[in-house]
Amino acid sequence: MTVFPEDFTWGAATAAYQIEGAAAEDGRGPSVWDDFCRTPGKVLNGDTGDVAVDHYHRYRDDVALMAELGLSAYRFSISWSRVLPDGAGAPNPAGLDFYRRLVDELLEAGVQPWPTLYHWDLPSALEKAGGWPERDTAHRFADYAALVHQALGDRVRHWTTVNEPWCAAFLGYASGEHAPGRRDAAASLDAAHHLMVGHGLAVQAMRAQQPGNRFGAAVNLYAVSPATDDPADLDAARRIDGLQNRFFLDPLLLGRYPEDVLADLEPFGFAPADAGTIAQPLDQLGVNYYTRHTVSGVPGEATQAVSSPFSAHSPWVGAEHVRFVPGGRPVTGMGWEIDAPGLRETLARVAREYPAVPLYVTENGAGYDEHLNGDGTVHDAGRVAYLDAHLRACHGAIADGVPLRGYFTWSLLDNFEWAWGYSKRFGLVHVDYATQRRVPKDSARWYAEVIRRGAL
Ligand code: IFM
Repeated sequence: MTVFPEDFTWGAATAAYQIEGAAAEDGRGPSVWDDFCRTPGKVLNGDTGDVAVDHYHRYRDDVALMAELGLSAYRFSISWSRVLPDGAGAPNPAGLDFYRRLVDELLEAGVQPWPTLYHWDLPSALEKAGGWPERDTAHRFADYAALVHQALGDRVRHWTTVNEPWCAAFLGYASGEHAPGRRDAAASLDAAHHLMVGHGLAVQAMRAQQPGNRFGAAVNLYAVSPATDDPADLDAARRIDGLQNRFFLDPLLLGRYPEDVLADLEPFGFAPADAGTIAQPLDQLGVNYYTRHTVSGVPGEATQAVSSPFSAHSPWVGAEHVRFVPGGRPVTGMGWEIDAPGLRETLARVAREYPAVPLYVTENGAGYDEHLNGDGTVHDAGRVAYLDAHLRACHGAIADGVPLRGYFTWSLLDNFEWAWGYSKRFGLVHVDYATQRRVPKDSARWYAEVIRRGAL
C-alpha cells in the first residue's frame, strides 16, 4: 500500500472567475476576463464567466460536497473586483462578505480555506491604467491583499498571493491568448516582474498584520526535456526551462533572476532593490504541474499541441527555432502529454536546487470532453488513472525526501476553462451547465476513498 503521512493535506482547487458567476451582482466590478470574453473570437463559442457554475449562490452546497469527499482543504481564489470594484479605493462590503461567509462555511465543515489572491482576473479599471506592465499595479495588489487579509486573516492560515504568474504575464501580455489579450513582448516581461514585486509587497503587508500565517505563491512548473542531445535542442530546453520555471523560482527563492535568462531577454531590466522585495521568506510554495515539454531548437515544423507564447510572440530574441515537439506519450483531452514521473522530477528539482520550503502541489488534474450518462454516472477512468499516477509520483517524491505537505487536484467542479470556454472539463464533479446540477464522477468517489484511507 502507498501510504501518505497522516498530516498530509488533501485538497481540491478552483478559481473565482471560473466558478463564481454573479458577474454583475452585489457591486462586483468588471475584470479583464469579463472584457476579454466579450471580445469576439477570443473565447471558444463566445462563452463567458457571467454565470459559470453559479458558485456565488451555491457555495453552501459546494462546501457540503467538499465535506462529503473528505477534503481537508479547499483552494479557491478571491475576485479582486468583487472586493474592490475599481481595483483600488472604496471596498465593496458585499464582496468581502461573500468571502467571509464562504470561509465560515468551510471552517464549520472542517475544510481548511486556502485562498489565492490573484488568479488572473485583474480589475478592468487597473488594466485601463496600464495593467501589470505598470509598476503601480503591484502596489495596488499589496493594498488589496492587506484589505482581504485584514478581513479573513484571523481565521485563514494559508495564503497564496499570485497563481501562475507565467500565464498571467505571457499568455495575457505576449501571446494574447488570455486576458487582457495584449501582444507586446516587452510589456509581458514588465508584467511578469511586477507580478513578482506585487507578490513580495503583498507578503510584507500581510505578514505585518499576522506574522503567524503562512504565505506563498503558486507557480506552474513543467518538466522540460530536449528532443535530442543536439546542442540546439539542449539550448532550447535551457531557454524553455529558464523562462517557464527558473524565471519565477529564482527571484522567489534565491533573490535574483537567472543570468542566462536575463541575457536572452536583453534589454529587459529592473531596479536592483526589487530582488529583495520579491524574495520574502516563504512559508510554502505551490507547484502546479500538468505535463512535460519536449523541445527542439532545430528548425522544423511546429508540432506543438500546447499553446505557447514562446513561438509566435516570443519575448526574447534569437529563439526563433524553439518549438515544442511530441514526446510520444498519451495525452489528455487538452492534448497535454501525461507524464507523472515529471512531477516527481519537478518536485525533487525544486527541493534540490532551492532553499528548503514546504511544498504543496496546488494544482494537478486532467481535462476531458465528458458527458453524463443516462443513468446519471460519469465514468472518467482517464482522470482516475491520471490522478493515481500523479499521487504515486507525490508519494515517491516524499520517499525521496522532498518536503511535500499536500496535494490539491484541479478541479473540484467542471468550470470555465478560459479560452476553451466550457468545452473542457477538469472537475471531480460534473456540472450540467443548463441546470447547474452537480453529479460526482467516478474520480470523486475514488479520491474520497483515497483520502479516507490516506493511501492508494
Ligand atoms: O484551469 C486552469 C487554472 O485556472 C490554472 N491552471 C491550469 C488549469 C487548467 O488549464
